[in-house]
Amino acid sequence: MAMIHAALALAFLFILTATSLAAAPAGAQQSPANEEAVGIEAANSVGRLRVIALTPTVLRVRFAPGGEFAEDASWAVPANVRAQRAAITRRSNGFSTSALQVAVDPRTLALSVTDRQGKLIHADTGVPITLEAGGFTLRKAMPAGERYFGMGDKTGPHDRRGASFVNWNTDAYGYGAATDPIYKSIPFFVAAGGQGGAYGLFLDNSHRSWFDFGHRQENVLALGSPGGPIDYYLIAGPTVAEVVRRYTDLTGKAPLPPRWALGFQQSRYSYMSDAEVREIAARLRSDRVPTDVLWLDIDYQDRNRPFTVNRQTFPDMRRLARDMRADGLKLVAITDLHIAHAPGEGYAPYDSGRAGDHFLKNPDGSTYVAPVWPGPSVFPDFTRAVTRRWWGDLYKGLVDDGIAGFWNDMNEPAIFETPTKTMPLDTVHRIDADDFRPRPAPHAELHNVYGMENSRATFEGLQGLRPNLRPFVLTRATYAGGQRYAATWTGDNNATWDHLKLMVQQLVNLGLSGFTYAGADIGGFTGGPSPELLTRWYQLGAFTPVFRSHAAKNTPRAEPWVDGPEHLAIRRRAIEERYRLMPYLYGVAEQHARTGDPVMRPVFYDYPGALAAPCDTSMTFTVGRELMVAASPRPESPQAYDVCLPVGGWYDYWTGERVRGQPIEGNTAVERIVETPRLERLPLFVRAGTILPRQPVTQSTAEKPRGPLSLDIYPGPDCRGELYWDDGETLGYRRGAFLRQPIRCAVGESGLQISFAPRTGSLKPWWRELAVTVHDWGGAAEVRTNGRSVTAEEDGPARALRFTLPDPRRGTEVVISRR
Ligand code: MIG
Repeated sequence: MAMIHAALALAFLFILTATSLAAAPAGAQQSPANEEAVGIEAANSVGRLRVIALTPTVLRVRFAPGGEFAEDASWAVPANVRAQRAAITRRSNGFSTSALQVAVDPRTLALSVTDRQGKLIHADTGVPITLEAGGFTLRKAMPAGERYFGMGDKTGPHDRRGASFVNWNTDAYGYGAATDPIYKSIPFFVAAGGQGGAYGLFLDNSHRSWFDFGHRQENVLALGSPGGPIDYYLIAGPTVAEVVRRYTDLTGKAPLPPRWALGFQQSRYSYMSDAEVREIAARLRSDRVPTDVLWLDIDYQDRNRPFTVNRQTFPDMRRLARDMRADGLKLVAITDLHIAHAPGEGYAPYDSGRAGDHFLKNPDGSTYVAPVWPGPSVFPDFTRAVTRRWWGDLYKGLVDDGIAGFWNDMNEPAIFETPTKTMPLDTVHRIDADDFRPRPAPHAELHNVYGMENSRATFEGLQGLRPNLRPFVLTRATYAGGQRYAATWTGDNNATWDHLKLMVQQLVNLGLSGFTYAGADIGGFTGGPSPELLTRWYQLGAFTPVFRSHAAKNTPRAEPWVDGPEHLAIRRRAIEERYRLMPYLYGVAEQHARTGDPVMRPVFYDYPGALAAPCDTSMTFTVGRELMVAASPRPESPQAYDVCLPVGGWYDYWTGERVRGQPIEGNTAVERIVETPRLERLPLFVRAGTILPRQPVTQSTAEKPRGPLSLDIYPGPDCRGELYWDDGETLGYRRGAFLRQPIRCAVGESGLQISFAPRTGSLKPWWRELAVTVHDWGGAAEVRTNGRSVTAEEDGPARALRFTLPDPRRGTEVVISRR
């Protein structure tokens, strides 16, 4: 035995066969050699199953039809992450980690995972694995009451239960609430509400995979793919938040974006000229609509050729970018991946791409040419590292002109004049990247990663060209892990109430799928919104991670001012509030970069009891943990609606008053309030226990706010907040040029105590003072800090107490006592 164990330990595998299963004494004490085992293998006549614990809560499951494992390589999970191993303990039918017990049925190879108390987290069902002509189907149990989220930008309701989806990146112009597939493939879901807590499943397979959440067969979650490896990760929680964080430990987190990308962005297909861009900028400024970015869609180019500029309409891009920057505005320009097939015309991207052999080929070895915006086009093979480097360098000209960010559209890839909307499945890629074995591979395998690798090439190119600046890239198509390189948007939505609702579902599920920087075209891309719909869209959009107004050609204008001063005032108010909240929002963005927690979250992310809330929560979400947006689930309707607030207490953001919810019979997790829609008011709540930093309104993030940083204290349980700030643009924060300061507050009988921890980081902030407001405060107060007394002003009607403190750089205690 000892010898066998030593051999197994060498292979880092505890090979579990039917015989050793039967022979293994139940509850056998593990020897030191066993402790080095990291997983199990089990085989039957169909193939060999291997389960490895990467961490105590993350398992990788692979199946080798006929016994031969596929190449161990991934577009989503880096090699060093895949190489992680957690210690396991052998058990008679599998193994356990410090958090999980894994069991495999030696005959059927059915897998089940429980927590250490034996509560079921995840289990196979029926025939767990079947193989069919190069493809496979996996079957998983769907316990009653379990709900499913994630799957990227898929349409339909929030909960994926009862639906089925195909992953095939598709240019889905004019899609509706039931269209599938659309732009992205993120083959990952989170299951919530099961006995053993939430878990996630990520199928790392780039082929045209599919997920059926009990649509075809009730209570059977089937998933599969017509090709590629059987290679998936099971990620245990028990909370949804832990699952999402661990999924982003596997596939990566979005780095901190430039702060301007969190500002308001104005776009249209297209602002046609230098003059029109200036006109839009001037109007935004004269109407005092805070804005950070203007977008240049395809018409700035010469004959739709990427990396060119139409010199008739944009005679001096550098000057335009400089003038805009002086006005606090950045330019983002589109650069589609299709390169005009223009031999001998002196079109540099074609010539250099051709010279470097960077384009996809037909099976006969000739270059694949197909029509898109520039006419006949060729397509870079982004699955080659050398091609990505070549592509990245194409940005030099536009970067030198001062273009701040880039937009990778059409990268499903979209092809014109073909019913498939994309390239033939046998178009030849030549994979040569990461830890893949260099080899030719058909488009069928790489279609779903093409957009991600396009945005990766752009991101890495910008890193090379401007090493100290944070890149900003927007991509339409992507795959799991694409969040490392780009933000995304939900493509060509429509100006309908349905799409306003769909936006919330898509952005929340994208966030749970690791993709927090996502937005929808404010106002809808196709069609024209009514004034009311457009106002609602600006209002709600102000609380989504990427806030960009965009509309198609030949549609009515949709800039904030188009429906007159009353609508403009409401829209401006929403945009201004986003700017006031920038210190909070930026802190949430920084949190995402560290933890993977999305900016925009379903309420149950931080308040698990809300999963079973008896309200329609389809238009309810939080921004970070502390702010909750509760729009009407029927935004087109004037009727009152119920909002479910997690217990613990909330304040009305707009008035600062405590909200009194009504208890709900049989539910101790949430309370109910009733909201009556009013166009000028988006119901917004702050968790009791929040310390909320805000700033004076500016016209862009480039403008230095004038006045103190404000700090609103909403007394309640677990009272805390944090200040995070940096220059918003460079990587200086990675070298210490940031500011972080945790703040706590404690409610006592005689009053309130606020503790500022000492700051870390070397950044000197823009503020010198803090304007503190304590909400839900009645009566007179004495405020003391560092033994000195501070003048405080009582705001009786608002039940608030206000005072100003010098910026407490080294930390301080503030004691507020009732008088
Ligand atoms: O075939 O660049 O989704 O946002 O304005 C249309 C023009 C191409 C599709 C994008 C849209 C963009 C448009 N593009």
